[in-house]
Formats: sequence, C-alpha cells, structure tokens
Amino acid sequence: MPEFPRGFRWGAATAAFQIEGATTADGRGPSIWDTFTAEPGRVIDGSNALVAADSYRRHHDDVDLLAELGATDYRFSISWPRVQPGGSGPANVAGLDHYERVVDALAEAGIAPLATLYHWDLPQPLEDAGGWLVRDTAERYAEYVGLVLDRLGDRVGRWITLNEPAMTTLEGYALGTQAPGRTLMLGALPTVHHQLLGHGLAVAAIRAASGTAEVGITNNHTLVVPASDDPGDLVAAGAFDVVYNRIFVDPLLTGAYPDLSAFGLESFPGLESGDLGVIAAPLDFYGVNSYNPTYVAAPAEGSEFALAGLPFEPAAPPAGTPVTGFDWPVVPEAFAELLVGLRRDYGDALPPIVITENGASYADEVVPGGNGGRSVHDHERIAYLDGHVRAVADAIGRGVDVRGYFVWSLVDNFEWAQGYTQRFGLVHVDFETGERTRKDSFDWYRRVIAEQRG
Ligand code: IFM
Repeated sequence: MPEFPRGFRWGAATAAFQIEGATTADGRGPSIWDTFTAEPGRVIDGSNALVAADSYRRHHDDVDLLAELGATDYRFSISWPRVQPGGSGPANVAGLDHYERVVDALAEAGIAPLATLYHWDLPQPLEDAGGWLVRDTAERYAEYVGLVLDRLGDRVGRWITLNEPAMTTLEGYALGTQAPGRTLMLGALPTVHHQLLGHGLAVAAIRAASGTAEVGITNNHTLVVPASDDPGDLVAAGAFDVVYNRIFVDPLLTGAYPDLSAFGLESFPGLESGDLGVIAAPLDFYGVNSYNPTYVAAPAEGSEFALAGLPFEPAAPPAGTPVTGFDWPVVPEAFAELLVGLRRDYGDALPPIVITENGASYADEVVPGGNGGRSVHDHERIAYLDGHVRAVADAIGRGVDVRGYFVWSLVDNFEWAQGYTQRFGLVHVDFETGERTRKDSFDWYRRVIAEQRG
C-alpha cells in the first residue's frame, strides 16, 4: 500500500436509522423511514429497522470495534427525530443524552467524532407539512442543528450537514424508491434547493455556535461514462452528470446552478434572491461518497426513459467488469478519475476532500474458524477496498487534496429499501441476536491503518 500523508484520517461510517434500532425509545418520534418501512412492498425483504444492528443499546460494542481497528475517526449520524421528535420545538433531552454517551465513549477511546446531522430520517410531521418540497423545512432543519450544537458543540469538532441530498431528491421524491416514496420526477427539483438552503443555514448555525467547528457536506458522486463516443451518448452523459452530480455541487462551490435547459427549465425551482450566497458559504472540507461509475446512453426511442422525458438511460458496464452484491461495477480507476475530475472542475474552490463513504456489499457467510470460532472470508470486499484505497493514493499523487477515508460500513446494517439483503460491514451482524463477527476485511483494514499510522 502506498504511503499516505501524515495525519491522514482513517475511519468507518454508519447512519442512525441503519444501525440504532430502538425506534420508539426515550421519546424518539417517527421519521419518514419508519412510515416507509411500514408500508407493504416498499422494502424488498419486508423488513424494518426496529432493531437493525441494535447499536442504540450496543454502542459500546461499536466503539470497542473501532478502537480495535485503530480508527482515528468515526462517522455516525444523529437522528433528528430523537432530538426533536416532532421536527420543531424544544430538544428531547433523552435523545441528546444518547449521542453524548456515544461521543464520550469515543473520546475515552481516543477516536475523533465526525457527526452527520441529517442522514435521511426526516421527522414525519415535517413530511406531512410538505417535507423537502417546502422552504420551511430548511428553516426547521437549521433550528434542529442549533439544538444539537447547544448540547454537543463543545465535544464534537467536525460536522457534516447533509448526507447525499441527491438520493433524497432522486430516490425519495422523483422515483419513489426510498422514503418518502414520492414519484414526482422533475417535480422533485425543489427538494434540491431546499436541502441546499438548509445546508447553508446549518453552516451559519454551526459557525454561530462554535468558533472552531469544522463544517462540510457529503455528496455522493459517480463518474459518468458515456456508453460510446456517439454524440447522442455524450450529450446523455452530460445531462446525467448535471442531474446526479452537478446540481448538488455547483451551487456549493461556484454559487450557481448548472444550465438545466436539457430538462426544459430556465431557472431553478424554489430559488429566491439571496439563497445562493447562503448555500455557497465556505466549507472546511468536502465529503465525497462514491462506490462505482455509471454508464449512460442516449434513451432508445420508446424506452421508459424517453417516454418519461429523460434525456438519458443507463447502459451496461463493459463486458467482464466485476460487480458487487448490489450489481455495482467495481472499477477503482474510475474512483481516482472522479477525484481528479473534481479538482479539475472546481480548482481552488474545492475544499480538502474527505472520502466519507466507500465500500461494497457481498453475500457474506459466517463459517467456523478464527479466534472467536466464527469467521467471514470476504476476499471480494478486501479486493474492492484495496483497489479503492490505492485509487485515493493515486488521486493524491495527482494533486488532489484528500484528507481522510471512511469505509462504509463499520457493521452490517439496514440497507434502506434493500432491507437486510446487502451487507456492507467490516463486521458481520447476526440480525437475530445482534452478535458481531469480525470479517477478514476488518483485519485487512486494521493492518492498513496500523501500517499507515506507523
Ligand atoms: O447505505 C448507504 C448509505 O446510507 C448512504 N450511502 C450509500 C450506502 C450504500 O448504499
């Protein structure tokens, strides 16, 4: 493994709804994901996150695993409906107590917290009032962030405002494959603007509460690869790049939305005077989640994409490309190209990058063996992670300022609409008993971190 810069951060990431369970404990209110998972047919295996990885109760186990891993950092998320059960009004002290316990346990283990303030679990009452389609949700979000900072601002030094606003817009409000399950297609675009506005207002709230806090946002990015050199495919790839990547990053780093004329729009839905200045507030780091490139072609005549008015459709990866359990193509070089492309496209406007998620799901099996009598030989995940960590080193060597890398995920967890069918963890979780089993990738990552930390 190439040597990473001194001080590089090595961690693992999780999200509240995916690991905590205990969805009614200590006054937590309902979120859009509680509602969505209760609706028949929404989650592929009919499961829910009532227990998940049981981390609300077992957070000490998770911190012990991180310590054993030698992680410098832990990225976790704070559940809005635990802190503000109805999405507005005073803080629920018992909810904040939980995160204080997590942060204190991390401090004892010498692990730095990187807290995500919103990882998709919108309080249901706010969705009932319009969710991210309405501007008021941005204001409510900043108010919630202020409550969290009041309690934890003295002990958490780094904050991520939003996780992957693209998924909320595209899957949550456009296609309906994630909560809240709306199928508005282009009608979902106001949710882009209201999330980014909420981000900007949250940055201001964090800065007001703490003079030393570092603030960033996490966007998920994919390298968009045209299916061929055909001009139609090139145009389609450009349009997909706009809707998946650029509408979420340009306003943050350039203070403007990209041209949306390919979608028949002249201005961005929801945008009001002064908003872009709020959204483009300077950041201390830029969080990148990335898993795979996306191959894109011009929509075939009469295809469902063409009929829906979309100027692109997905294309197959080159024959022979390995895929993960999710069928995501494994192309580590594309990860390096993505990072180099961000630096090329945004130049000095791009803050230092932190890879806030990268990893792979595979159909892991527990077999007899190892120290605890149980092993998981996940050699495909090791190959995936090894290739992608090397790609980060490659990008750094090519001039990209990357400061940290977080594996998704520390433990197997509730993979949203895929329920428990996709395991991403370095640690296997038996969802019946909560029992944790270190996978071989855990040992691989422990060795990488030990070598890099010297
Ligand atoms: O599990 C998700 C996570 O919540 C957000 N990023 C992608 C992961 C894998 O799908």
